[in-house]
Amino acid sequence: MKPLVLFLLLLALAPCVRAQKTDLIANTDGRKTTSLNGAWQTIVDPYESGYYNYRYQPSDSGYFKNAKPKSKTDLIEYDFDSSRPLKVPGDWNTQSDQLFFYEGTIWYKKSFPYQRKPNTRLFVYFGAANYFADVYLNGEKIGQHEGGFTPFNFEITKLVRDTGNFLVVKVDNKRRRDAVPTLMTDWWNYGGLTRDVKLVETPATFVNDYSIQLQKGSQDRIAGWVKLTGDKPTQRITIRIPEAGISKSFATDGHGFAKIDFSADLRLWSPENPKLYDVIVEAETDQVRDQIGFRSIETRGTDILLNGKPIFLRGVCIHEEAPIRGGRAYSREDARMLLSWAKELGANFVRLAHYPHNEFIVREADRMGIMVWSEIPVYWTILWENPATLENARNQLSEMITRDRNRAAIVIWSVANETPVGEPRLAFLKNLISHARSLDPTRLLSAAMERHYVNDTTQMIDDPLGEFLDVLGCNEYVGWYDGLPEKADRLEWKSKYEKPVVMSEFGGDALYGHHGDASTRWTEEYQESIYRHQIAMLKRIPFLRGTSPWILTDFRSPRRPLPKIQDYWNRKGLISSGGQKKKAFYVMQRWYRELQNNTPAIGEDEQVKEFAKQFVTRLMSTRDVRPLIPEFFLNDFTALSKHDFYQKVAPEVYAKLSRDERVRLFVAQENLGYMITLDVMMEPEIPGERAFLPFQRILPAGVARRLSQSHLVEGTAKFTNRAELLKELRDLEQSLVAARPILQRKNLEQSPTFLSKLKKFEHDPHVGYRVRSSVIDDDDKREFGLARLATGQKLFSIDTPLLIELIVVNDGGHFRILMLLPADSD
Ligand code: GCB
Repeated sequence: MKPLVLFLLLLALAPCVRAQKTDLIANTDGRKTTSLNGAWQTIVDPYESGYYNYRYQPSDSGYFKNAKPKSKTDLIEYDFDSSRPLKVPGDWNTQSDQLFFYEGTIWYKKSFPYQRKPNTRLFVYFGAANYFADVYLNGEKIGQHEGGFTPFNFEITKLVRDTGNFLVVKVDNKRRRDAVPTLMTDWWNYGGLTRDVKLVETPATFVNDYSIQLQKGSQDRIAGWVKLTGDKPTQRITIRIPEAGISKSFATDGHGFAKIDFSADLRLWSPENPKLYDVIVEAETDQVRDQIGFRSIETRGTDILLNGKPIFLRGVCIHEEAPIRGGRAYSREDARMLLSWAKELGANFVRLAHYPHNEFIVREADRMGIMVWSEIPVYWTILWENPATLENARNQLSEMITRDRNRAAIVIWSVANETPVGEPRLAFLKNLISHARSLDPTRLLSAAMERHYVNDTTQMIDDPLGEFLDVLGCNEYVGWYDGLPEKADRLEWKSKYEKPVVMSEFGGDALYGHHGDASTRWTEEYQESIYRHQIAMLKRIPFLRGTSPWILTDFRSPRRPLPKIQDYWNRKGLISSGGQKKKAFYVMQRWYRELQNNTPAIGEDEQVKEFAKQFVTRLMSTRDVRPLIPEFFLNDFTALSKHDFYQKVAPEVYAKLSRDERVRLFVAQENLGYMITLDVMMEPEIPGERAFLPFQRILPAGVARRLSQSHLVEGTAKFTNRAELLKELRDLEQSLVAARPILQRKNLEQSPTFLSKLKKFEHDPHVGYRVRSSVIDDDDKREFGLARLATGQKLFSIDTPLLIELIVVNDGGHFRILMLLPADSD
């Protein structure tokens, strides 16, 4: 079908395709909201008998009525209140074994109190419901929504009551041929109210949406618009960015719309400095606050330019799946865990595959300085010629962009993944591309495409879609689906387009802990070998401007049944579902560190090696530390990976320990830099006493810029009294001072994230925060024991800029001394 015909057909069909929704409210976090998260009563309804009658006609007395028998003769065959609850947010599959493979309808019901207020509008907002949602309030239908990964809201101002409100949602995750995605994917079809649900209050006329970003191509001009909704559309609105001294006013037109455009002298957002400004959008009747970063993103020839400078996207793909807990990820904590791992890998970029992820992860990426590729689930093959499918995809694209267009982290919108070359598909995707450009003229557009062989050794990127994209995403599985790892050595890459290419997928499966030689499938060694050969190949591609290997963590997939290996998991993760890093993780990390630093990794730096040796030697001579295998840790720094260390050496060493052995000291090379594990076992801590250390605000100005780029030197030591501990710290301090000349040459900036976190603790000597690997996180209570840090008193007299962080924590019976040796700066 010709695009024009398709478009006209679409226009004709549009009104009846979908029920009317209220415009999506941007930045609900900046508004007064009431959470409806928590337990919802649910009814599993595989035959949809709560919706259809026995003639398969929609029933007007369905479950949404939440009826109760009025007398003992009344026949009502359902009862929400005695049905089982499910947790919201959350997929249903991982909340009950019986629902693990379930695809169908589940009804959700939640009662809530409300007090109506004059001049106040009320909306119910769903972060996402997979896949189809019919929403009812107090027995009346208020709307429906299609698409499992984007938010939607309905106004309920007129329907809400002062008492007895109940919301019922029919969620149906049956896969459909004409849906987006269609029947076949490679991820779990988690059903349910998978993200936050909340009530949002607004004034009668309110700031519904806005776009406040740098104008395309500019680094000092903000351009965009503000949209008011309500009965007073013509107002004066003001954009304020107090920190940048900006306050600009505009007038909205009769549709509540105002274009904005003004110059601004801003510190630009970047991975190194993810600066966010408080931005206030003020109307006469409303005010909303946001935190917005400003950066430019463009391409020039085969380069990607961030703030005018070429950048390589050191990325990794992520599914919205919670490691460790399992199931759909939905929280800020989930987001932090995933993004921290990406950072640890050395990433400055993530590809959020294959659908829009929750808002938390995008907001966290904004804060952590990680660029984001966000995409819609136009995946593999969908019904290209079906106008309703196109309309659905356009709608998901609109909702994705509406929610996230003010996030600096988002640099790429992607419209599709691995779709087959052909005319109808091209028309469909071109339609999406122009739609995306009309909604957001500033981001780069991409799609993950396939490539093909022109001869045995030449790969060609020439998908006609490439002509319409800014960045060419390319998925390839050389070494896994396509030959053996060594095949990569012989390949040469060509592209028809003078455009940047991001290798948006490559990789292979490995079951964590499954070992063998590098030619045995499913072993960590095989996966590691794929990465080694891939990296060597990728380095030879002249137009390559980014990579996002498939994938950060293992994820569930019904397409992956192989017993004992897959067990319904896609095992291409660099990290297992339990959070363990596989060998390939370190191979990738090493390359990213090299790219980042443009220098050898810190572990290969002779002076730092020397320092590490001195550190160990000094500890051994000054404390009661007895090396068990000194020749190993002093002489063989480079030979061992962390994995080998734990698998081979540690058991041997532990076997040598007697029960009351007081000291263990290991040093292992963690591919990059050193991991020094100093594990001093002593008697239990003085009971009840949390022996806080007087501890200066670490190093006033010399704190490492990017924690994720730091190398962790961890010591776990236990001391019988505080004096002994202080002595140890003083010794350490001296050793740090002695090491300063070595480290000083690494010209690092401050870590704004860390400094701002420290600031929070400035006046509270007993505030706990977590220390986890290279990330400091005050919320993640699950994985790690409470760590406490006392601030306020000066212990260290090291003046700036010393490039080491030394953190002492009392970990409930163990003192842990964490030293972060920063990597080289760029
Ligand atoms: C792909 C897909 C991705 C799959 C992956 C795989 O090309 O884009 O969704 O999960 O391959 O593991 O086969």
